[in-house]
Amino acid sequence: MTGKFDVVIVGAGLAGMQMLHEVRGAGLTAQVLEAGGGAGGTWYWNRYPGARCDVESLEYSYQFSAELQQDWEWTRRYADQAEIMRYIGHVVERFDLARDIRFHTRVEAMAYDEADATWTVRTDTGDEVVARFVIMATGCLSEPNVPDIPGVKTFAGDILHTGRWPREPVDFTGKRVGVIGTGSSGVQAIPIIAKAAAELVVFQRTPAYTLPAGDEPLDPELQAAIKADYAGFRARNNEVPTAGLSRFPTNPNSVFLFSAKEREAIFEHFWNRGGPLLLRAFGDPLVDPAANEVVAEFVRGRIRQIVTDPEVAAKLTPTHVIGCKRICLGDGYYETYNRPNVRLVDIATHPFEEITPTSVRTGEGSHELDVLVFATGYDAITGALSRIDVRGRDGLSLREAWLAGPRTYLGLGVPGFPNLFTMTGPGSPSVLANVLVAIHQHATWIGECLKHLADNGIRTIEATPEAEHAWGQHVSDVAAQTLLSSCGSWYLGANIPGKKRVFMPLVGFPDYAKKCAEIAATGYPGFALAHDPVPATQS
Ligand code: N01
Repeated sequence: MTGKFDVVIVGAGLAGMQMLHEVRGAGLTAQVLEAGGGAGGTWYWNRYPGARCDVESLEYSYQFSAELQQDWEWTRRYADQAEIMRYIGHVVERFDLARDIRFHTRVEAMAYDEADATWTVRTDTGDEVVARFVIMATGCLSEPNVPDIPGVKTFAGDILHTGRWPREPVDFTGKRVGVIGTGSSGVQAIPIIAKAAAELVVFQRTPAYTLPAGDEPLDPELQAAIKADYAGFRARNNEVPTAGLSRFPTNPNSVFLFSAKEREAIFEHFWNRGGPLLLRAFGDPLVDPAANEVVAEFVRGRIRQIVTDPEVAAKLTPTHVIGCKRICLGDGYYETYNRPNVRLVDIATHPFEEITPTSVRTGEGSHELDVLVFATGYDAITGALSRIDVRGRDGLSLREAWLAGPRTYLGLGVPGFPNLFTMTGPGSPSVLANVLVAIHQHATWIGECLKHLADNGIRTIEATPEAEHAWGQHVSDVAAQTLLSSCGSWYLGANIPGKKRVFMPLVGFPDYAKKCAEIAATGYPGFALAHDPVPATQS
């Protein structure tokens, strides 16, 4: 099948869905190409037991329609995957999105044609779609990381990945299950799998700081109060560096202005309240290693209190800077290691040696298993972009252009790739903000930009190399003012062997959003704009 549109949007996750709405609003035609069988992106694929958002529901929701945000009633403080999928289904129907989405269609390649100033997008179904603009809404956490452990292909039991969970429920009853990975996905799945399985072996490389999520039914009075001034609530959240939780402002004071007893009481309060608030208890834990250590030590103390076996508690105790890897939220995670059917294997000290048809062998011994769950995360931020063969001007490959680390201007445009936009791309706040707010900001900015180009007869927009270079420096400089790049996180690409280590997201949503608005208001400096050729006069 072929087709010609103003815009191709790659991906029908939360970003692609809003982008489609904005493109229609700009009066342009669009086709969304989506590999999955339905909308939802990450939420469509992440059906693992316990999958739940770690951003509060009233904030992890669209703000482009005042009516939608008034009408939709969230039921939990943090929505689970099923509730988010119901919301996604409602949005698809309410805004009649599906008619412009081709499901079961994975984009494999795209190439820019200089003469026509168009992109031709090719898919695994043999479709070829031509468009003036391409918007990559491919998601920051969508390309699974599947480590190549020797012998993994010989395993005779079921192999699952949390980020590609089957649609049919998986029954762990009576099974011997191995889970590899203890990031956010593992931390959520492990307590639930442990309850069903006969035995659970957790293979941990790096212990995570896990705080109680404090999930609970959503307080109807809170929901009503926020809905009474949703616009004000959104505006206040936009002024917070992470674009959220303005109800809990960061205490600007140093940890060291408080006595040990006062600190303990403050930490205790935030621990019991649930959520990632512990890092807001004081102003300096993400910039001062000594202050960070005080917060980290509080969490370590909690682990020692909860986990009854001191050896297991020691293995579960992280030593890295708290917050430099994304904090995990999970209810009952540490308690799970007190169960008699759960065993923790430290693969940092005893690495994997081999997977056989029936077992996983590490330096510490062999574990007979029926099911192996990879909770090993993603090739984050650039993975989904790099797996597509994107060819810009003169056949320039995006994958090759980014071998030394991703380069963008504002996380939105790349030199050599005219009329291509990357939503929540590297160099934008993306995963360091409430990603739905980051999506909203990008979708509205791109929508307005497309309208500006159409209204002014502008044929192409392309980031300049100078702007991209200066922006890359800015992203690194801002990260260097924090402790965020002090450990091997996926923010840096450190979880993927061979991936160039570059701190990819930009710290600080409010300044970024203001900068983007200023750029749009002043004629898009940093982008080269080329006008439509003037038609030759008839002689
Ligand atoms: O992935 P991760 P995730 N051998 O990369 C380990 C969002 N999210 O899917 O730390 C052995 O965090 C790896 O070890 P290490 C959220 O933003 C949100 O859990 O690299 N182990 C780590 O323990 C989150 O941060 C929600 O040493 C290997 C784990 O696997 C992001 O998605 C829920 C390994 C991977 O952890 C990713 O979370 C879920 C190897 N070769 C996800 N490779 C919520 O909203 C990796 N590991 C709550």
